[in-house]
Amino acid sequence: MKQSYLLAKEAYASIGIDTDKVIRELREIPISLHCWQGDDVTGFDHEGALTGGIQVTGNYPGKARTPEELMADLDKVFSLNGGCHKLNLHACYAIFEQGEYADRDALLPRHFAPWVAFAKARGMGIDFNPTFFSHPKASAYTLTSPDEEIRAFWVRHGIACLRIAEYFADETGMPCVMNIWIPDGLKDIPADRHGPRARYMQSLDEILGAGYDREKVYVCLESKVFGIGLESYTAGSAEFTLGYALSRGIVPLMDNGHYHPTEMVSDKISSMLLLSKKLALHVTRAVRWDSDHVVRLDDETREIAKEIVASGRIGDIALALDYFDGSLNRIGAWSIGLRSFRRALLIAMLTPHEQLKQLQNEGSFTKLMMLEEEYKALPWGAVWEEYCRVCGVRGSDWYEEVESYEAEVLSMRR
Ligand code: RNT
Ligand code: ZN
Repeated sequence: MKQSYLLAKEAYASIGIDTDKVIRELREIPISLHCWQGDDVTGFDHEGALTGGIQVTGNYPGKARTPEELMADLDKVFSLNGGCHKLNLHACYAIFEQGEYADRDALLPRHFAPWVAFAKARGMGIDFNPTFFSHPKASAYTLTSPDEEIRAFWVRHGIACLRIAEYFADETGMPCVMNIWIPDGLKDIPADRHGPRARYMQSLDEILGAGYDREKVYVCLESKVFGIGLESYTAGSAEFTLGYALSRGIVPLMDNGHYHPTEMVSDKISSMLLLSKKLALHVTRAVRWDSDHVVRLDDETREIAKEIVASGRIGDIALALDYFDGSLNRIGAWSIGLRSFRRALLIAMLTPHEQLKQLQNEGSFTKLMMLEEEYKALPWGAVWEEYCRVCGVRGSDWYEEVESYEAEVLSMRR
């Protein structure tokens, strides 16, 4: 234990915070790591381009090309970062045996058996996402399609994914968060806004109507404001998804890249928690648009963490990361985002929220502002270093390991 930690422990004790307890609790908070940062959202079931109005920019060398490479890269990330993790998979990451192929509507649990083995060996739960993009049948619409055959295909995909999510929960013994996001929308002013949303509602009802174990699978619905090439209309808007989720008792999911630039997810969390038993988040960083930049310890990330912690409802909130940057070393990108978000949670957990709430209630706004600014200067960095030490991972010198992994492993991938 470092001297700097002992000093920090004392400093926090003087404002009523037990840093050892915070470290213990922070380790237990599961953060779901999105597999798709490792290969630029490519997956293993198709050759074609990434579609659906999302985009990865950059071609930093060394991206994972096979399940083995992606698993090795994930292992590197897990070895660099302390605390509880879940693995977040997309349906397009199905692993087929030589010569085998199953279309999205015919995916089976066994196509994910190697992922289950991977997760179980690491004591991890698995979260899941149907993939309603990067597929020939997703060239225009999926669950909102006016073409009954296409719509039925994607409904079948949703149902297939429910079965796979149940399998993940059964195998790992941990609930599986299954998030539905579809890109469906229009580039230009719609002639019909109601029709696609009505079909989306019907499709979702058909998927949920197939039945699933609600104790094991938490179905989420993610909203969006617009996608690239889909600027004028998104069927799964904020109102649609929130209203649908609340009316059907599933979980609303907010991705903080999916709102207008001055709209803050940090301000929405408390409202959602009052109305929904559970909430799910995709923590990302939007730069000018839903750019999915790597999460950093910026003001909004800290504010989101503050709301999560101060609500006292962290157990009801499924936390996942969602970004994809192809211009950086992908192991580094994964780890920077993971560390930044966990650091934001740490800072929030080191804050005496009750004291600050009381000042707000009393109307002591100057004192409140003063203290919030003073607390920014408390030595949370020393607590973070201790957290890393307790978890048995590298502290501020972690990047050396990424550099050697790059030299020894990533640079061999050509
Ligand atoms: C897209 C959504 C969605 C995806 C992933 C790959 O705008 O954020 O969550 O990023 O499913
Ligand atoms: Zn998302």
